[in-house]
Amino acid sequence: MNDQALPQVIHLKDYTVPNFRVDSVKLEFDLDPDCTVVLSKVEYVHISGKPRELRLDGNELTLTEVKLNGELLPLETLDYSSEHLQLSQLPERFTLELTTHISPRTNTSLEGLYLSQNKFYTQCEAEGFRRITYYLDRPDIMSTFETTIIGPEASLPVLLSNGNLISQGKTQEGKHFAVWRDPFPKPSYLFALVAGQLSRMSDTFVTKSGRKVDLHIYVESHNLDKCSFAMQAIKHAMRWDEEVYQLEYDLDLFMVVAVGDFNMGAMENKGLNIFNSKYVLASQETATDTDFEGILSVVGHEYFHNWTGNRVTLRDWFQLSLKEGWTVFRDQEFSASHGSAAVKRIQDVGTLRENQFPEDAGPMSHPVRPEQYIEINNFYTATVYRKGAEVIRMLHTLLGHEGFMTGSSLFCQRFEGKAVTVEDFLAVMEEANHTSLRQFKLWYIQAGTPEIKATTSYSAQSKTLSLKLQQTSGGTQADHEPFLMPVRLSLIARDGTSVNFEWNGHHAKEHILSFSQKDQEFLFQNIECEVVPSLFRNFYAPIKLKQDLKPDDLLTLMTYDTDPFNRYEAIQTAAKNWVKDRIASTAGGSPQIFEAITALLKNKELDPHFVALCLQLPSVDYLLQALPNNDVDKVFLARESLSKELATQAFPALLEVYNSQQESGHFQMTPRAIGKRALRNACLAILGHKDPQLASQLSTKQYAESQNMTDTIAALSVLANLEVNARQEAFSDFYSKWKHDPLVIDKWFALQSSAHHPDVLNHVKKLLEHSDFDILNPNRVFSIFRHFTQAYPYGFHHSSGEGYRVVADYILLIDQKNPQVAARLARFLSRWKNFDESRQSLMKAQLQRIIQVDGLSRDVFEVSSKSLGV
Ligand code: B3K
Ligand code: ZN
Repeated sequence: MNDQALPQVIHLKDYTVPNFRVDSVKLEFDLDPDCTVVLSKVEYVHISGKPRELRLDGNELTLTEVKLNGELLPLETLDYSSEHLQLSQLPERFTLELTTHISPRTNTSLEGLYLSQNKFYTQCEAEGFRRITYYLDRPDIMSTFETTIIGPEASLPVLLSNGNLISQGKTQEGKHFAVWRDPFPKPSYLFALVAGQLSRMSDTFVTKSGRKVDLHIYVESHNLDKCSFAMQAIKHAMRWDEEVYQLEYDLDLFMVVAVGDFNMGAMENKGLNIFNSKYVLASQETATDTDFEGILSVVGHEYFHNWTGNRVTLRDWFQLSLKEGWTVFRDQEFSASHGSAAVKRIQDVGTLRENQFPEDAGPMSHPVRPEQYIEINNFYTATVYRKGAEVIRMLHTLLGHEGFMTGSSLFCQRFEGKAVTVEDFLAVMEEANHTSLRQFKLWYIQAGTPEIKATTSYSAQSKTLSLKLQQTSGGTQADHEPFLMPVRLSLIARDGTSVNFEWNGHHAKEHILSFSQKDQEFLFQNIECEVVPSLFRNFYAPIKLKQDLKPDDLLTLMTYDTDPFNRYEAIQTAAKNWVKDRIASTAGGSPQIFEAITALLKNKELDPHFVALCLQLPSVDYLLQALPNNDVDKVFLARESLSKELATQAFPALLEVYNSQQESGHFQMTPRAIGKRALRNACLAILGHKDPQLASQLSTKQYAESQNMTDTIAALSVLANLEVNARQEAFSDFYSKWKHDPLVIDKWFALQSSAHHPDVLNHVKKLLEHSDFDILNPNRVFSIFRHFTQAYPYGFHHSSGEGYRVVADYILLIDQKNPQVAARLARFLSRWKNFDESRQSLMKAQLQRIIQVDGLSRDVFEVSSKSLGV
């Protein structure tokens, strides 16, 4: 460990208000890659009743000068280190001037001020500002910022920071400078600076109140032709927030900067969003439809933070989901408004199940609002983001759209410029809707994915249907209290009609039930025939539903359910059941799934994108969660058999759709065109399982003819699994065509690392030696490890344990450079509980090896030690 001691645990219950507030911050940066000089001038004001002492946070800082109210304080008289500066017996109000030296070039953590391709960028959330100067680096300290940036004009022509540009000019030393002022008080985590040779795409947006906002996207000059989609996305997001939430942008300038070295997707710094270039740069030739969808949602997400996060911010980091969960919900709804809402919902639930469910079932499980952490960067999790969004979605359902929006407006009005808590948010929602959310709040406090057991019984004599719902916590907390959740319900008759039924005095084909007890029975009268219940429609609560449906019940839902999510879900369940039966006996499972999928393929009325999603069988990771006590080898092989069986049984329909969905005319980005590509490529992926010769023939042809990256990647991902010469030829061709474009080369790495190829482990070892592999670039690191670590028995989960060893080697190597990235890799080893005993011990042995290493970061220590339960 860094400090030779066990790291400190931070608890929510220990929150105290600070001793001083900050009235203004003035920063001056004299930029130099090796030694940037930072001058900070901060006005502190004492908060009455609190001690007159200040402990300022620092991280890897060199302090060279301190002035208090203009008076020089000799350094040797001060209590300070590179990590802190302690001052006591302070006056009521004072100005503190600090000079620090920092080294952007050697800052490989990509937090604070760092260098990428000779340009300067910052990342301050969560605690990166303390790598720039000593400060009260916590979100409840809000202040206006004025930032002067000085640098050589030739190498750093563009100098940017938050807010509005108020002056620029030349210094006496012949450098140039720019002064930026952000009028809105903000916490330090929203500070940003960018400097370097960048080109700009400009546009404007007129707000609903008629103000003109300049929109600027900065990228390296050769990427200028790949920004149009992102620019349109900004304008769509601005309009959507005005129309749906009545929220308008507040500054006169909104800037987005793309950078290739970035730890996550993007960052919502006030007025100056910094983006991973993956979420800005796109063209038909270089980006897939999924990449475009990603850009739309991340641009939306960061823009929406301007209100949910920036104008109203967090009191402390435990409240993170207040901004992240809500903003994810906002970006999901925004994206849904641009295409098919059903498709978006299915995709989002898929992401939740693949990432959040295993997290909640494993050693890193935590509530949406965690109560303790060692390293806050470890809590930017699927639970905080994705489950947090589901919690907001449930609230939206419970309060209704109008009630939710009334609460949201009141929240923004009341807390503008303030730092608040989950309690503040819920209290406003209660006030605006005259309701109590006491039980609902448990979603923020209790960890785990609740399991719901649903049983129905029908009495033909009394024409009543009884629905019994039972909830168990799914978490580790034995004394958990029952959650309140909305349950959208329809009843589908065998002939496919949705039955009109009564609930709470209303007749309708769908009702929302309020499920709030551990065991609850709902009785429905005057039900004329036997029905199949369609429960939790549109995935209305983040739960695991256990419902004993017979193959014919599932067929009814797969064929007739009018809720697309539940129709899709019935296919997933049928697939899971098929795999389960196949593992139990080689005879295989019920054939209804093939019948249903063939019917979907033949149904020309359906949205092709929806059909494409229905063709995607559940992943091995998902199946391992749903079918515990099975090993990865058996589940993988059974899933392969299901794919092969589907390819054989539905062969004519698959081939017909594959051939008929081919694009004619020029490339289009409409939801329909995207859906057609998705469907065609989903057919190709299934056909790829029929026999290797057909797979090779179809995908080689598609690769050769493709005019866009979506079709190219789909073809390559089939080829990647095959042991044929065409595989090598296509991958070499792709590499030589795209070696100049890092984002495309990331795909080349990802396709090979994710392949279901018997030799994938050796392929990955070679890729790690490739001259284009760079442990300092997070995108490149994840391009290999994110996919390689999926549940596949010949790669990461190779029975020898070699896959785990390789990943552990890289966790340790990367930890010395970039702890955040290393800790995210360590999470892949933390899922050991899903695997057989031998693999469990091999995975744990690597975690043991990791925690014994001296000098481990807090980030990796926390993930690895919690994963081992130590
Ligand atoms: N708020 C940032 C994430 C910061 C992560 C710090 N480790 C991006 C986002 O959620 O919008
Ligand atoms: Zn966010």
